[in-house]
Amino acid sequence: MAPTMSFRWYGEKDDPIPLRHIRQIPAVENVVGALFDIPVGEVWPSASIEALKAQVNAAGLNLEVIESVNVHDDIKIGLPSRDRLIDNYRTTIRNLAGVGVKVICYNFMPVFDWLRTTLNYKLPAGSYVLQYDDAVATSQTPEELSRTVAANSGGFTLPGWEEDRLADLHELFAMYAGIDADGLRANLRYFLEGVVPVCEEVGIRMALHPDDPPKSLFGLPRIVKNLDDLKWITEQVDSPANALTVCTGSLGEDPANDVPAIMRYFSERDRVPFVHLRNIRWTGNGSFHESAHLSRSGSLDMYEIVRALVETGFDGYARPDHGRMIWDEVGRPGYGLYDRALGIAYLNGLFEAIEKGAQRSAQP
Ligand SMILES: [Mn+2]
Repeated sequence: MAPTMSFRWYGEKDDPIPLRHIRQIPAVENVVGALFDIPVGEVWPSASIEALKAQVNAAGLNLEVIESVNVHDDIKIGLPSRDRLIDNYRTTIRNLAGVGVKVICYNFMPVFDWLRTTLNYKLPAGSYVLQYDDAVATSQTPEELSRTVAANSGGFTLPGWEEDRLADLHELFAMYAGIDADGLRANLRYFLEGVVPVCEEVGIRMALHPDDPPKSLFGLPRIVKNLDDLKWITEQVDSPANALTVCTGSLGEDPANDVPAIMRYFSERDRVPFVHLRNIRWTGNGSFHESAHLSRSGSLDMYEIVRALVETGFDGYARPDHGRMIWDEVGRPGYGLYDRALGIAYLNGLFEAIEKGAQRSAQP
């Protein structure tokens, strides 16, 4: 049972990669898309989703995974406005189901999305990758770090770290002042109790992405970091619709996380509709950089990760997540065409070899 190989696409306006190139990557059938111009918390209109789907379908691809429908900070903080916002989220779920979407990837990180300290870290062979230097990240204020990243990264900023947003940062931090990890967990449970019944009704699965990196930063709690966190979350609302995006890179950034074991644990319990398959290399003291997908290129054993998926009958969606920037490609750091396509070619090979090996050893 092969995964539905997928590729993230930022839309005609913001992604230099045309859909027809994505269609040419071996085995890719599905686009992981989103509407990027809807403010967080607002309903995604059916007509806009339909238009995106029509574009994707015209290129011979499907639109069955959305990444992300972001969760408003008021929900994470637990403000009274959350009920209206969760209601909007439910309407968005219904609208997405109406055009055939099956999985919604989301995260529950306070204030910021994923964090790196440079988006242009040069590896010895001359490729560029995203890098996280823990000493830099933990010694700077968010404002300082935002400037550091922009200076290191040719003007690219991290998602959620845009200048206009940084202006409101003090206010946002103040609102999180009373929220510790348990408070954030209670607010996640409240959110899940609000949306999962609608998901069950319309046939969509919520797939929570781990925190990246999987640790607390700037004094903000993070609650999606490891096996215990993920167990707690999946046990709160016991439904296949309360599911996970197992991102091997994010979880693997903490050397204490046994990523193949985590993958196996949740896949055999049918809580993994979507996986992000990428590798990283630990460089000591909590720091890491991203790498090519091969096991030998980084610190994660990609063979064992794919074996965990095959042996648990995984039949969900997979994407190569980030790649290196190679061959002088100009584009969005981490989201170039070439290395993500190479990553898919490698993953296709791993899946075929492990599946056929399993079939052969099952024969009398
Ligand atoms: Mn990921």
